[in-house]
Amino acid sequence: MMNRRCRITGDVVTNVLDFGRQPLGNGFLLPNNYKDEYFYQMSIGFCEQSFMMQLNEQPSPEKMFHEDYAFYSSTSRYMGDHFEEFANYLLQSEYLSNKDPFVVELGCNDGIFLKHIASKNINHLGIEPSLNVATSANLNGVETISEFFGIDLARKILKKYGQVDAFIAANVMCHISDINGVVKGISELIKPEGVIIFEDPYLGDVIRKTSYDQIYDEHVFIFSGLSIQALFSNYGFELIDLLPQSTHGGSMRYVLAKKGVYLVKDSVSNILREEHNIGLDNIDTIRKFSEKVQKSKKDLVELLSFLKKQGKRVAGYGATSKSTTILNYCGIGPELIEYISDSTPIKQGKFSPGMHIPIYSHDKFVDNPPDYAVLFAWNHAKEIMEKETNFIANGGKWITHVPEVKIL
Ligand code: DWN
Repeated sequence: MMNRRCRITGDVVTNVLDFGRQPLGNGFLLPNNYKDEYFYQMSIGFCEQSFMMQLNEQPSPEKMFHEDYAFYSSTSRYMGDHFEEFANYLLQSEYLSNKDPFVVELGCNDGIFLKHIASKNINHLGIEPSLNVATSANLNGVETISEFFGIDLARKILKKYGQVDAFIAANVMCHISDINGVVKGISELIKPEGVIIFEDPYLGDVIRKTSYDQIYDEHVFIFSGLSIQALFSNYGFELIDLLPQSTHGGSMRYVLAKKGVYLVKDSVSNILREEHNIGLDNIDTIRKFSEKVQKSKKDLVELLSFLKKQGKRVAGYGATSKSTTILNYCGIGPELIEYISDSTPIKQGKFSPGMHIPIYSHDKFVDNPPDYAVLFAWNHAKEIMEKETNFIANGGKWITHVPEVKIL
């Protein structure tokens, strides 16, 4: 494993776990593209100065985010509800008290959040490098530009639209290797009393649930309050609120502003204290996590091999980016998982990255149900269980790997 330098402090990070050769998390493909399929060595390290868990190597942004990006946020009804709540939280907050605010969202995907801001006739701008989803956002009435964000784009936006009151991102900041360029850009773009509010999968939940599948090419960082404080304090920002979220298997909403502008909510000291208590500042915690990941791999392969020997049919539910890590790390292919059901049209008829399991529409799951379904979209379990009562009624069983491998 190579030793790389922390993207925040420049110190050498301590390597903790190697996931082997991995393809792009969302690199769903057809057989005629197998020969050109891209792979890289995926491993994670932890910096004991910035408390940042990070990928050692990340594929280039252009390889991951482009005009055929496979993930559309609006595939989940619950996520739709979540982003409506997020928009209402912002609209009702003290941060938008200015009469004519300007809200910018980085990585607005198909406009799932900003459409609630646009519908109130509030000045807004979506930034979305993946052209296909950016087009959907524009069709949803959200003014969106399709570019990568950094200092240059920040200056262009400033010139054309002016300073920003609220800079929002959801499941985006943790994707960006050049995070310093992004924070510098935001720093130039927002008003002195402007706020940065973003959500991402939370390290505390990843550790607690052994949800190692949150680690894939797009997620170059898994954040905690401590690591976000370390990153943003380099640019004169401080955390003013921390709000845990249930989305994506456990996320955190981070609220930041320039130091001293707003009162810091108690949530900040409470959650940072808890992070010290559970060891999110400590490499030993990450090493223990690594041991649990290796056990999870062994248990899943054993369970699927056992079911295969019993003549049971197993399918996957949700061709998630997360499942790319599981399948490739565990070496699970079509011999153990017959197909994966997914509701996203752009994924259907293709094959999973690296292990090449066929992806079918939900109709196949209904018409030809397996005996067992591995819940790759476990973060949407509530929504899926509500829909799939027939699967259970007809004797089907779910398999999960969080917090440990088991049949539900
Ligand atoms: O950060 C990211 C998150 C927000 O979304 C991105 N890097 C990429 C993506 O990650 P993911 O693919 O792991 O996200 P999801 O939301 O867990 O993906 C769910 C998948 O399952 C989608 O392909 C849609 C599918 N699905 C389904 O087939 N039936 C989802 C639901 C709720 C369903 O009922």
